[in-house]
Amino acid sequence: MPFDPGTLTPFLDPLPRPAVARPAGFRPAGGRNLPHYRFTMRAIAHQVHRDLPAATWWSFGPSFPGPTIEARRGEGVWVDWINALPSTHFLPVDRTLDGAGPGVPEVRTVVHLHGGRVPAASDGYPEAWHVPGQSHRDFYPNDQDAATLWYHDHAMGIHRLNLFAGLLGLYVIRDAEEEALRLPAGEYEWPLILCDRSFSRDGRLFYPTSGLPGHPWIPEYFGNALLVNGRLAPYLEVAPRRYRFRLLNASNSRFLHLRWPEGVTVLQIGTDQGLLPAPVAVASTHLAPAERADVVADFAGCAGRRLAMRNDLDGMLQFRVGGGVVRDESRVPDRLRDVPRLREADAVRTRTLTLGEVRHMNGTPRRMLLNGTPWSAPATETPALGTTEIWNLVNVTEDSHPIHLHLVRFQILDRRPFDVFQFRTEGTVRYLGPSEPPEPSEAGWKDTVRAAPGMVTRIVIRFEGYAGRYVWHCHILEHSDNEMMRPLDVRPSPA
Ligand SMILES: [Cu+2]
Repeated sequence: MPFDPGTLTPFLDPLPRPAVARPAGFRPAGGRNLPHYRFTMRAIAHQVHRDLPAATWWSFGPSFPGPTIEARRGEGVWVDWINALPSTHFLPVDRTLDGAGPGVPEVRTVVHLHGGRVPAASDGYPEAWHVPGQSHRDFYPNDQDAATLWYHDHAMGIHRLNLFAGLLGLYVIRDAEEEALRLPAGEYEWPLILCDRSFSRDGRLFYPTSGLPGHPWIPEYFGNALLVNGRLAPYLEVAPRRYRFRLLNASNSRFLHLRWPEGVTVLQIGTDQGLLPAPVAVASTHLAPAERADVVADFAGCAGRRLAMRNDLDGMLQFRVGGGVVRDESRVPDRLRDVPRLREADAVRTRTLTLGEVRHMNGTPRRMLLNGTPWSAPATETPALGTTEIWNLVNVTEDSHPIHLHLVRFQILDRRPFDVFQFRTEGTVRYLGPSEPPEPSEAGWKDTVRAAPGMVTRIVIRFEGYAGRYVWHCHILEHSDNEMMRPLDVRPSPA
């Protein structure tokens, strides 16, 4: 049984700021010398609360989360990902899952840059893993708009365990266009990396098992403690002025419903793939696993107060607002940037893709499927480079699934309720109501979309960047480890 974190006193520890990675050197690419990072994955002792003992995590640095990579648009970086982990896992590997079977090494890693437009060889294909003692060198061109990305493990059949263990960190791309807006920056900009975990009383990470012999996989993981930058219920001292927060939901399965404290004015300015066209006033922020939100919170009217930010009912972060009047030269312009709408008429193809699941006799989920097709079947999503497609994500399950495509960015067209029973029996879509436009906070470029149950979620995608073998998958990590992942084969454009 996991330990109840409600017995710990909240807001004792200051919010940590993840370290910024420093290049180990420089390496040439395209006639330039570019930063070359070396990240070593190893077991660390990490403490989430001062009254809970430190325990084993896996990380890319001396703490959790791993160091943040700060990149500039148009300036590529090299990264060596070095696997120096132990050869046995400390979490329950399920040998019946595809890619994790008997004979396959228990500890394997391959790093994916989530939201990065990178060549296929550096994308972190799930089967291109390496074992302790090996390393892999990737090149990230950063030839894309400023945005909040993140890096994390993607190893076939075990990435839910590797991320849970701590193998993730932030990757920020900046550019001059965004800097010219004079948004809050420097010490007034904070990443908020959010993830749920459970612990034993001695501080060890607790990941439950199904109870089925030989098949420990569970369909979703929900922890009872929400960590912010690796700390349980920390506090942050702020001045009565504007701050920029880059939020990432790095949870395995949990959808976050964050409530901003009353009295704080919050504008969402960006989403997965950078700035929105215009700021959107929000009282709460909803994030599916892997989604990001970029917000500016103004504490000017809250001098001297202590305010709690909550997820559903639990306080997860306390703001301690200083007193007095401060000079705040940051601003949030009414127009942030142009986000040209992709036109449906430009799509050369519409794909209808189901999100489904297979159940055991007793009704519990056995595995999840995209379009009824296992990972091992030949690629069926084979768009041509340079073309635009519409994907209709038909969700016949009872859960929302955050669907992520590697390589590309896309826009949400709409969501529309349909008759699930008719679809299951006859395979035809009958709509039950009008289509709903995306929320204003989803109106920018996305790389992960919430596909709601009983809805057809339509996205429009332009396949840009590189041809090659990528993947698309559900970002509930327990789902993608159990078949809710498919190859995405971007074919060279016809000459
Ligand atoms: Cu899913």
